Amino acid sequence: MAVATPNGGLPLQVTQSEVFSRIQGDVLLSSSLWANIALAGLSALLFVYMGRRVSSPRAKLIWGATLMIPLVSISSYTGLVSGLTVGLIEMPAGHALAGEEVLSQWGRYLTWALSTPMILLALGLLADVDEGSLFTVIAADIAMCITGLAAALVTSSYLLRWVFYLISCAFFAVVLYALLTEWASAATAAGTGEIFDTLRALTVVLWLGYPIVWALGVEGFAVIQSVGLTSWAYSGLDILAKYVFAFLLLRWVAANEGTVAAPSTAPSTAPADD
Ligand code: RET
Repeated sequence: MAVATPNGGLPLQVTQSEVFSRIQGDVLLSSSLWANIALAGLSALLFVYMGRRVSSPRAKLIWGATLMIPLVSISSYTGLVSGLTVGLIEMPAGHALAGEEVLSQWGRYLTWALSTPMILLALGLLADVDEGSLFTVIAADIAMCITGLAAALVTSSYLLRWVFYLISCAFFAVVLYALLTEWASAATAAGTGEIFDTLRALTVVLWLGYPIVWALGVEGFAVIQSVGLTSWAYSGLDILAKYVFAFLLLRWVAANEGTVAAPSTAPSTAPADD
């Protein structure tokens, strides 16, 4: 027997087709999703082309991780646009929109758990960090995304939404700390300091934008109540943090493969050839 929901329908199917037509009817919202599907598709093709001559194992690994970024993105945005990974969430007492059903794009947080580790894997390989550090930072990053998903989906308590948000921020602090300290010195030793600094600045600044958008958007303090605007804010950050980031990284790797291919354990024997 099907379980009846407050809106009188079958739980998942009804919500899915309902949010699908809502998304189609909102130009701002649907354009924020379709723009990314198109850009991710173009980026994937471009990245395949850019990496066609890369042959050393390390450079290939960076290329593979980088290529996964737009590929995960296409899947993520198709999930959002179809309504599969979007849901109507009833906000708990205390929230600015308490008792109202808010459109949550929870699929974003879920797929970040796949795309952000690829970004960090590529950055970690570029900086030639040790495996322990790479594992710790990627594990903290995945935990950040999953607890961010929890923050968005908790409907029982307003306080607990923010508790999950703060837990997610704590994991994020681990990622930021590593990028700003240990990984930066590893990159200098590996001869990739200059490009790492550029990509790190891009990453740190843009990634800080995500928790800010979450806090200001409908899932947080609801300062921005338009789901279309919130979605464009995330989509804009994604365009820069994923496709522009990946393009700069691959362009450098393709032009400086010798530096990246150098053995990782002997920084003194692998000077920068710039
Ligand atoms: C959330 C909310 C909870 C607190 C924090 C967050 C951080 C999210 C970040 C996302 C980065 C996403 C990227 C995606 C590219 O595919 C989950 C918004 C700290 C940093 C770069």
